[in-house]
Formats: sequence, C-alpha cells, structure tokens
Amino acid sequence: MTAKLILGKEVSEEIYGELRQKIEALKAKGVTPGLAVVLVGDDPASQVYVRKKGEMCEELGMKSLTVKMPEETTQEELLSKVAELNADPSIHGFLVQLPLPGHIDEEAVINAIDPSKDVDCFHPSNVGRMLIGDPDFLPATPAGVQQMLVRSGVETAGKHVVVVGRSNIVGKPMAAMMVQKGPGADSTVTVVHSRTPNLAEITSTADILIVAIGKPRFVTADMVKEGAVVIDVGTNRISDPTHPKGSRLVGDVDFEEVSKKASYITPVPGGVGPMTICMLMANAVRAAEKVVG
Ligand code: L34
Repeated sequence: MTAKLILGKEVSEEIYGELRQKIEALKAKGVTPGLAVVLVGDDPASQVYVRKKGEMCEELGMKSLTVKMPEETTQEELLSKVAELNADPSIHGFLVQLPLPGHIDEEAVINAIDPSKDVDCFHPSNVGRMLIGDPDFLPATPAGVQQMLVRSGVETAGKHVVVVGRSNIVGKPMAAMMVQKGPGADSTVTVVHSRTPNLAEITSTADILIVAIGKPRFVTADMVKEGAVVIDVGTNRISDPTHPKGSRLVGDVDFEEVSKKASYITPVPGGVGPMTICMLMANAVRAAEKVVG
C-alpha cells in the first residue's frame, strides 16, 4: 500500500475559508479579532513559529501584536506583560510561546493568563473543561490533528488510537480529545511513552497512530500496522550538510518506509505544523466571538 498524504496546507485552506467569513461578520459588528504572541528570548525555532503566527493573523485581516522580550526578562516582567494583555480589550486572545528560558516558571505564567484569552488552551481551567467535554477552546495542535482526520474522511469511532508521547501540549490533550463522545472522536485510546516496555507491540495494533515523542524518525515501519493512519506531530531539526541551511526538518516517523505501509500519512514539514497555526487562528476568532456574544 502507498499512503495518501494528508496535507496541512490543504486542510487549513478549507478552515481559513470558514474563518474569513467569521472575521467578516465580526468586522461588520465593529470588532476586529486581535491576537498577541509573546516571545521571550531568541530560540530560532520559536522565532519561525511566532513569525508564521503573526503573518497569518495579518493575512486574515486580524489585529496582530508580536511582543518580543529579551532572554534576561524576569518572571515579574513577563507576568506584568501578561497582566497588561489580560486587560487590553483590543486583544481577544494571546499566548506565550514555549519553551521559556530556564529561570522562568512556565506554570506560573500559564496560570496568570485570563482563561477567556487563553487561545493555547493551556490554562488548567481550560484543560479541565476540555477533559469533561465542555470546552471553550481546544488546544491547537491536537485540534489540528483531529481536523485532519475529520476532513480527510478518516473514521475514528471505535478505532484504536495509539498516542505516542505524553506531553501537556500534545500527547495528554490528544488522548483526552479522542476519547470524548462525538464526531472525530469516540475512539479507544492507548497512550505509550518512554517508559512503556512493549511500545512497538502496542503501536502495531493502532488503527490511527499519532506520534508526538520528539525523537527524529522514532517510529519505523515494523511498528506500524498495514493500512494504519499515521499522524506525525514531530518537528525535529537535524543537521544535513547537503541542505543549503546545513539542516532540515524531519518528523518522529520514518516517512519513507512507513508511507509504504500506511493508508494515510502526514508529511513533515507541511503536515501538522500548518494546522497548529490554523487552529490557533480559529481560537482567536472564537475568543472575539465570545466577547461580541
Ligand atoms: N505557547 N508554544 C505555545 N503554543 C504553541 O502552539 C507552540 N507550538 C509548539 C512549540 N511551542 C508552542 C507551536 O506553535 C510547536 N509549534 C509549531 C508551530 C508551527 C509549526 C511547527 C510547530 C510549523 O509551522 N511548522 C512548519 C515548518 C516550519 C519550519 O520551516 O521550521 C511545518 O510545515 O511543519
């Protein structure tokens, strides 16, 4: 079997079409959705992601604010920026790009964000609402994965979804979403991680395999069932002297081999990454809609 590609660009274009209409409707009511992104320090990957977020905001005709703060920013300074954005009525949603420098307590920063502006869906109250199936926002990366499945016509109900990785950003919320009742979910979910002894045995039973473990080409063909749907959330930059930049992006899945066995697969780049940006925009629009009522 040769896998069909699920392309983030294609799926996100469909969603952007829907968002443009919602943004028009908000503007007709005198409201321009505003999204702010806070970047502390100069991590090269974060700079790329933050730039893409700002560009997409502008392309959609939303208000975009990028706040760049130096690496030496103190926790107090960052918390006061968060308080300022919480109070700014022109900013309907914002996020603080992770990872933060080591001297800053990430949890304290996330806890300080007004949950109604928490477009990442990282605040404990939004995580809790997602878990009980009454969400205001869904976390961008897992929501992007779910949209890729739904809009590609992949049946999820009753399917065995195996999530590889247990981060708060992807693995845990992804598992929580796929086990909910409703379209794009209703799955039987297993989470495996670095401490799972028989990991390959379990991944081989997945109808839908969602990989977010942060290790380049961790999932090889022998770990995948024939005909499985494989979603690769990894974005690992590896050095490659044959590339102009001296490095290139690879996923957590050995794409070349696994794509011979899977029924559907997402590439890296061009897969889940663009969906993360898209679902973030969707959350910002939603935050603005809630204010308008
Ligand atoms: N607070 N921190 C917060 N929110 C987030 O939603 C993120 N994330 C993750 C890292 N930290 C965060 C992102 O924005 C990962 N992430 C992200 C966003 C976009 C892309 C990848 C990860 C993306 O656009 N990837 C492109 C390639 C980009 C490149 O050339 O480097 C792709 O096609 O996969």
